[in-house]
Formats: sequence, C-alpha cells, structure tokens
Amino acid sequence: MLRTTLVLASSAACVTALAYGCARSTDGGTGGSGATTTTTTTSSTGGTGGSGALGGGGSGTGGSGALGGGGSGTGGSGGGCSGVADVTAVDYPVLAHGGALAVTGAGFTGTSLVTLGGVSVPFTVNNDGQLTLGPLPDGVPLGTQNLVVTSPCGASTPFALTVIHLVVNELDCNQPLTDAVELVELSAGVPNVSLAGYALVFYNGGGNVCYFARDLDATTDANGLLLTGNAGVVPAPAATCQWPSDTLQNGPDAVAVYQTAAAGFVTAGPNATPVTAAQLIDALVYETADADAGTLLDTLLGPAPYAGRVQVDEGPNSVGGLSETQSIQRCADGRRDGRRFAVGAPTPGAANGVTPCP
Ligand SMILES: [Ca+2]
Ligand SMILES: [Ca+2]
Ligand SMILES: [Ca+2]
Repeated sequence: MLRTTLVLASSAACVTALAYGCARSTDGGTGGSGATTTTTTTSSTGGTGGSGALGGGGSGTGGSGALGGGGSGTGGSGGGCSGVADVTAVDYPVLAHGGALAVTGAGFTGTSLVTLGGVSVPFTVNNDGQLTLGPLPDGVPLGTQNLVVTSPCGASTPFALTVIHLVVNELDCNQPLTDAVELVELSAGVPNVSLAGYALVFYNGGGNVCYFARDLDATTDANGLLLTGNAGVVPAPAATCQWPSDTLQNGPDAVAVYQTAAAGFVTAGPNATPVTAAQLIDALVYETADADAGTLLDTLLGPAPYAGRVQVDEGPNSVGGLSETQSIQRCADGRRDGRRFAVGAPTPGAANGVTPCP
C-alpha cells in the first residue's frame, strides 16, 4: 500500500515538473515530492525535497507535501541522485515477524523499495539517514537474511539480519494443589538466537491489566524453543526465565510477547498497564472452564468477526479436571490466532505432542 502511495505521489510530482519544463535537459531538476516522508501519518510538515532526477543541472523546484497539504519541501539539487543508499545500523538485529525496525544509514531520500530476504516490506522514510520498516510480513524467510534499500541511485550493499517467527508455543497454567510446574514455552523458529529486546507479559482477565512482565534475556535452544516457567519444571528453565510457583493465573487470562522491554509495563497497583496491541508480536488468551475475556480477545487477537478470536481452554474443569494434567499446545502456525492450539500431556522444552488442531 505504501508503494502505491509513493507511485501516485511521484506521478503528481511529474505533472508539476512538466509545468516547469523538466523534459528539457537544460532546465533545473525537479524537487522531489514530499511523498517519502509523508507516507503514513505526518501531514503537518512538508517533505524533504529529493534530488532532481530529471533535469541536467541547476536548482530544482521545491517539492510539495504529498499528503495533507504539508509545507513546501526543500528544492532538489538537480543532476541525478545524491548517493547510493547505505545501511549502517539497525535497532533489532534479530527481527520478529510482525515487528518493526529502525534503520540508520544515508541516502534514503527517494527510497522506492526495501526488501528483506527478497520480500518487499512496508517502510517509511523518516529522513535521509533513517528508515522505519514494518510490520514485518510473515512471509519473510527465517534465519539470516539480507536487507536491501533501493533509492534513486541504486540498491544498498546487503545488510544481514536474523529473522524469527516468535510465538507462544505451549502454556500450562494449572496443576493439582499449588501450581508448581507452570510454563510458557516460546518458539522463535531459529536455533541459538538471542531474544534480547523482547518481553513476555501476563494479563489478568479481571481488569484487563498487566500483572507480570519479564525481559526475554535468553537464547533459544537447538530447536528454536525457549522455555520459561517455575523452577520445578523439568527440564528447569534458565535462571533468567523462571518465575515463582503459582504466578501464572488460571484464566480467563492472557500471555503475550512484545517487541519492547519489560520495564515499560507496570505490573501492580492502580497504574498497572492496560492490555495493548502496540508492539505486540503474539498472544494466547486462555482459560480453565471460564467465560471469555472479551477485552483481552479484542485487543490481543482482534475484534469479531475475526475467526481467530478464540480463547483456549486448558481443560473442561478448573478443579480436579483435565486442566490439571494437560497443557495448551500450538498445533499449527499462525500468530495471534486462538484456533492454532490443542490440549495434551505437557511437553516442556520439547516438540509439542498434540495431534491436528480441533
Ligand atoms: Ca496457575
Ligand atoms: Ca495444566
Ligand atoms: Ca512443548
């Protein structure tokens, strides 16, 4: 959609440019339109003028803000592109499907295409030295992939990132007596990769606020899994991934993974953080024979009539029922989709054992 916007804006710029005789090479180049800086929400400021791509020299005409009547842009310099795009840094070297990425470098003005792993990704040009990508489409291949930015001067040298598919893979909230083997198993789809910069957050369906948040300062195992839970879980989660027994509420509640630090979540008191979809990567809304937690479902999965708006039951009875011996396990792929889970004997830190999704 962003590319379409850009093309339309460029066409408008060309119409303007023709009025100034840009078809003749002796005339000044045309200033770029403001399209690249206004592809999303900004409308109050004018776009930065691009380099004059059509003229042979001389100063260009100032570009106009493409959306919402922004102020006039800076005139282009004429004479073609100003420099090949160059990516020098990113804020998330391990990037999850659904996530966003801040890209630092140079020569981003006029960017027409950004690809990761050969797949086009949505982007916004913030300024000549910074792009924002996202949300990252789930179709981008996993593992080490090249980021390439194409601007009027050509394509940037590939910049390597690690792409992951970070989802809730299993959850066990209820056991007999005091819950002492609660777990949340995550899957990143890529082995031995750090999940630093991502956070695991628990929400209480009563009040729809956060009651626990933990940075995922850990590395996935050889199967791409990360096990978090009580110290009594076998195998025991890494020390940084443990929480006290009887912490994970039995529903209707939710667990979610975010592309941000846990420090941003208030976990108790009157200012406890309300459930949010901002920077959300995946979530599971669950129960042990409870009514639906409508606000958690609406926010974390999506409002009706979204078919994936499903709360998953760990067992038919919360006391003395199957939820005490079963866990909720992912049976198929799909982020933010409650239809992708089934129940069965717990499989902490190992491949799930459930048969096809119900
Ligand atoms: Ca529990
Ligand atoms: Ca259980
Ligand atoms: Ca498992």
